[in-house]
Amino acid sequence: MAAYDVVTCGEPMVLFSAGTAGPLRYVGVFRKYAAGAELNFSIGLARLGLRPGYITRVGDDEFGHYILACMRVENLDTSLVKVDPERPTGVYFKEYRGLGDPQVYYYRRGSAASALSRADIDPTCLEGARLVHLTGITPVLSPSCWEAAWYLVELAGQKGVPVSFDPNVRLKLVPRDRVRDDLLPFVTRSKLLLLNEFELEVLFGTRDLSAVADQIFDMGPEIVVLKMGVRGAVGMMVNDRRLVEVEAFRPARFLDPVGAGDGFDAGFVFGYLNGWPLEACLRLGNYVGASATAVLGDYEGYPYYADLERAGLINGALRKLPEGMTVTSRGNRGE
Ligand code: KDG
Repeated sequence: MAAYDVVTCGEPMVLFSAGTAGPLRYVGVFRKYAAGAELNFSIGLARLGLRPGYITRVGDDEFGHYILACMRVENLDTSLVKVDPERPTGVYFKEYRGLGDPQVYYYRRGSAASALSRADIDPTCLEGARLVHLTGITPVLSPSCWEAAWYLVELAGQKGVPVSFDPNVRLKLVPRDRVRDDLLPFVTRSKLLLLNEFELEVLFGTRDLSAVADQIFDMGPEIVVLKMGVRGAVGMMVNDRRLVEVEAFRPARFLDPVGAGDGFDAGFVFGYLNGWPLEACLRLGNYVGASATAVLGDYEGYPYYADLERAGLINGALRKLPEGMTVTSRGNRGE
């Protein structure tokens, strides 16, 4: 098996995005996409030229085959995907009510991916890998998913592969009072922790990264990044503990924020694996994340490597603003 740069594991779903605004009961037309946090992340990496290994399960149904087809179109390897003859592929719907972020409705209980278990993880897929990336969605899908995610971080530890972790807290999947118990163990095994302000608050009781950075570094991570959407991103490394702030990009047409966080992770990880300085990794994360917000699907807007070249983002330099984007603001400390 060829080596993967990054190995990840999670649930892909078919997304039906409402074609008109308003409560779903009145919506008659939907657009169909593939989605899922780790699938989005994998596509973000593949577009930038890395080779992700995506461990998952899909149903032997139309939607499962649609997801496999989307993976092939995006140049993702499908050899770590199991097709489950018994269980269906998960589905989710996006509703636009005009105010605030879109609402999501999941139909994924008992899905093929929720049956992921240790048995689905072939340890040889980590040979030669440079990173394992997990999000907090997978561990909360079912007890066997938690075991599978934990097995992956244990294998990574045994093989000396660093782990990046994005808690990606979804309160429709896990009650708030279970989040710490379910997800903090993954924080302790991570070298990179990538999270947003809400997740920082749920896990550590504050939206101020500076206030809890020492506590986080004591738990294990060596780099912590706070994603702040239109206010940019900040990050800190264990060795100098200096808060690095980077402004956000805003596309000319903002449509939908879902998928931006996974895109940020892909951009950040790409910079990290290329040895870029923290500031440049944050900038690329912001760029990939912002690109996702200009389209309705989760990942369709993510850039390709050639886009980075055109935007002058290679090697961490930003020579000019990417086409159609403006800088919204300086990042701040999240106070
Ligand atoms: O980050 C985007 C994801 O939330 C979306 O693709 C659906 O994976 C998904 C989930 O579990 O919410």
